[in-house]
Amino acid sequence: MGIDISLTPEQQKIQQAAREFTAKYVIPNAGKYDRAGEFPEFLGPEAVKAGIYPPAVPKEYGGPGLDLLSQAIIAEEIGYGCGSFANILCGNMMSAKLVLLAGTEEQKKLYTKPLVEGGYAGFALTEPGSGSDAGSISTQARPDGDEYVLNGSKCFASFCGYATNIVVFASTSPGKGVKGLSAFIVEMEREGMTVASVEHKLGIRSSNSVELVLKNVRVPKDHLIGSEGEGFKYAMKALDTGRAAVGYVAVGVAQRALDEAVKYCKEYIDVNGQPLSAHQSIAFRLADMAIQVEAARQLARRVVRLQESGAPYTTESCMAKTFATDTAMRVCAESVTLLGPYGYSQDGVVEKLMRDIKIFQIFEGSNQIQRLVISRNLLAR
Ligand code: COS
Repeated sequence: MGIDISLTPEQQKIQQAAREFTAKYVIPNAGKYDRAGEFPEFLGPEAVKAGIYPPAVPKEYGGPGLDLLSQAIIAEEIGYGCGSFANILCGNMMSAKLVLLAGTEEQKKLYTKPLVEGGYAGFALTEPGSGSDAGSISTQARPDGDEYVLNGSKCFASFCGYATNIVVFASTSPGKGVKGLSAFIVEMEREGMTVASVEHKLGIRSSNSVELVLKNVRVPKDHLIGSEGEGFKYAMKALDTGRAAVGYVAVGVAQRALDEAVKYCKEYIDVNGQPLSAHQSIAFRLADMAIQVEAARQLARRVVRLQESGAPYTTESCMAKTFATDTAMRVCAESVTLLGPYGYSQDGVVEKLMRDIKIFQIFEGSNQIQRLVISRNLLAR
């Protein structure tokens, strides 16, 4: 991939910085951390030095103050190197965006401070008994004097083993479903916050996901984000941005799978002494992969344009997430097929791309949930 000349000079600089960061810190380390299932703690601090982290935090809070397209480009470039590392650096932004969107000035400062120092944050919505049906969560927050007391458990809570602060969703009005949900900033060091177990996963193995138990966790009332009962809407707004970001990362992963396939098909000499790519049947498969990757990129970038214009973008974010992740899954699987045993071997990179990308079809709302949202919005017109 060359530098995208349709970008402004500033955006081209960011693309270059993200690409250099990926070449220096992501590609050489991705396999090692994946095999060990270890969280790459060095990533945040190094990305701060490179000027690309925390991508969503404005300058007034000490962040790089990047525009939306630059944030998308960073996700794509790091995704090219490793879907798991990209998930860490960009997935981290979902809860930060929620706080920046709905929090008070004090909350914004509290939440972004560890991030601009290279730390991490978390988003704790999913529970053992509540995944797609986000309104049915059973974690509760009870007011008690100047505090709320939180009790419950969360699973697949991303980065929470390494986060300083997280956003926790809890019901303040049990029985009222989505209208009873509220969002809280909770410091991981608070008494009663326990990482009960670390999830062991097929892919994005270096990206920490944990089961979290909250037992009589007390937070001051000023840790409530916005108003009681508004938590579900904030979660959905944060997911609008998070789903688009998943799409940007997926485009990067898909581009890498395509590039690896092109390289292999040009280098591998068949029994007739010809490179695989000399066969039109193979070359056309590569062409189909390239068409799909570019279509996914353009659909994802359309979300950026809508966001910049202030137009609603929920439907388009769901479309970009679904199309980009389904495309990336197909392109990664095709790349494994084209590379044959080299694609399947853990000595290569392609099998990891395929393992990593699977979760992108599942998290931040499964692609079935995206279709539910898209179809509801379509039919409500
Ligand atoms: N932005 C702002 N508000 C939104 C919104 C959005 N994107 N989506 C929904 N809302 C609002 C609705 O307007 C509605 O408000 P009113 O009652 O005032 O009209 C309210 O939120 C409830 O919305 P809805 O009726 O659509 O909620 P449902 O319970 O039917 O469920 C789904 C919606 C299933 C789409 C939702 O629960 C969901 O996205 N689930 C997946 C959760 C998820 O992504 N989990 C992953 C966690 S991170 S790994």
